Amino acid sequence: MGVEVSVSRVVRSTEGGVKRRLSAVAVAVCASLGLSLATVSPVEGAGVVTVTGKLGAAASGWKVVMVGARGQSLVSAVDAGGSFSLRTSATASKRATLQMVDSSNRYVGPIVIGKEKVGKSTCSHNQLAGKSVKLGTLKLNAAQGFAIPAKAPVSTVHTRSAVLAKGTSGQPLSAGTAGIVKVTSAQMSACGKAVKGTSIASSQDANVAMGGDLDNDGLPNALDADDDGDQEVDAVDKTTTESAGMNPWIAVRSTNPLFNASVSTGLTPENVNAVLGTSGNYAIQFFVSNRNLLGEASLNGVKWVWVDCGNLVYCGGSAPTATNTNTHLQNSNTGVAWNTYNGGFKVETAGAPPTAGLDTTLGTNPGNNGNALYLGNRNTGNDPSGGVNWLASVFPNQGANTLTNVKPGDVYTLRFGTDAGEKSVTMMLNPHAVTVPGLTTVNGLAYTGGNLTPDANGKLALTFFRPQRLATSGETGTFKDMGGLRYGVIMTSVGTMDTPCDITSYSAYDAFTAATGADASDMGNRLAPLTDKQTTDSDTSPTATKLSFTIDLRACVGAATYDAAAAGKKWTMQLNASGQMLTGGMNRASLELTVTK
Ligand SMILES: [Ca+2]
Ligand SMILES: [Ca+2]
Ligand SMILES: [Ca+2]
Ligand SMILES: [Ca+2]
Repeated sequence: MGVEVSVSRVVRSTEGGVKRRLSAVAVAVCASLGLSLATVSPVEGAGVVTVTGKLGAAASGWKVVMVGARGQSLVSAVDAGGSFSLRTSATASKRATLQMVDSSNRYVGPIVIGKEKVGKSTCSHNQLAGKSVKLGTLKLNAAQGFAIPAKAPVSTVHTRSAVLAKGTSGQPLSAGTAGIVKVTSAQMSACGKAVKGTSIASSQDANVAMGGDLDNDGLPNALDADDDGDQEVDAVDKTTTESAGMNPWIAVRSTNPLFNASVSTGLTPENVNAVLGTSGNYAIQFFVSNRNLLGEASLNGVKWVWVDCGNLVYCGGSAPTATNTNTHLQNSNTGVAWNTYNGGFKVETAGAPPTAGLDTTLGTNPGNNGNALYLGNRNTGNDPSGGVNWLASVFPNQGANTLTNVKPGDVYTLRFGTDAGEKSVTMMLNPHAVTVPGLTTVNGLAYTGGNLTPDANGKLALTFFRPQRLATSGETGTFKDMGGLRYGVIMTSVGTMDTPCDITSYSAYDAFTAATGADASDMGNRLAPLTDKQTTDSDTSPTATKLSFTIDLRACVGAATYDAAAAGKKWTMQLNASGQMLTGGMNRASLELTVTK
């Protein structure tokens, strides 16, 4: 099954540009999971399942999240004594896993239910079999990111499905990491012959659901930064846009070409905080469709949505700071305090009526919980499901504490109302760029800032370093250069829209693969048509390989317009690095530049 991509709903200006926003690239795409989220509401009587265990006092204040096969979640607080208890239905707990979240609301890792020797390998059973189980006292290894019962429960409480462990302790391959671990096909299939446990059939599509584990590394897709174990992170991996379709995506921008750790070898977290802690430069975009949440097209099936941040200091806890810069009432850098925002309804094109049949009274959170997403209607679209989305652009507003408090691994519980009551899914902040492309030469001359000048033919030869993400636990160094990003120049002062430069305006791009054929019409590829051939992330260094291409500014602007412009005419543009299309948009790191003829 593929990702359903439609560009029919892209909002175009009369110039053919794309409506511009910092945080919500106006690209209408619905990554269809095609899967349904079963309810996890506790039910009375037969079929009630309880799962209990004791992690110990070290886990006091943590949470244990049952992540269902389809991604639906159920949360138990871990009490002062370190115990947890989950109560749900047999159906909802079949093939569900147990995941630990610490007192800061960051992901720790899975609870292994049982283990088994298969040949020379130790295999971990992580999936519940839809039966009640008392796990008893668990051995918690927080550093290694997993826990396992001190005394193995009867094997019928877990499924026969198993994943390779690192060793006899039962630690899954990616436990204790963000999941960016190479998993070979031999490792993925090493535990295929496990025999312990209850056999439960799963569909072929189960692995790509948020609760699935595509690479068998022990981390469910929703909490794994590299779903398929090839060390291409979800943000840039073209093959996992379905399992990663609900990931929030992040926009970073700067006007400073030195805001890059390979250019500025002394770049410190304080320097990064100075940029990301300023409104307008950094946004976490929540963007999910009814199809994401319900697994099927639905106009009115979702009533309201809000994000439960738990103890994340920027959007949860007692004094959250986050602002929502894109609400149903406004779209601005300043925004509103997110914890006071309870949602609403907005059509994307004010001059067009809402999609026929859509209940426009929906969108407001009746519980006044704040942290709401609003119901956005892409009312120029044809697909009633793809045209109904839930959005928020969140600026963490943590100033000098941004990198300390806003980290990949932050867990969000997205709560939403349906005809069958409240449901929830687990989401995670993924590794993303925290710097922008570092421009080092323009037309062969060293560049450290200021306006760019095209050559006599209106061309700009640009050489630059890749933007960086923070290294995750299990990786070395502070920063990693991001591979696999798509690059392009976006004109931001031609009309009022983001205007892409056609692929024919680019030349000398040997380090990239150019989008061709059907790929070329994908809106992400129109904005950034050159994909870095280096797909994995690499060490940040002043001697790291740079990237380069030449852009024909005259072609971007239009030859006649360019030729008619007087010397000194200015245009603004972005050197843009972006990820693959997730629901509604993509990760984006942009260096904003001014060009003078
Ligand atoms: Ca992984
Ligand atoms: Ca995984
Ligand atoms: Ca993932
Ligand atoms: Ca990957």
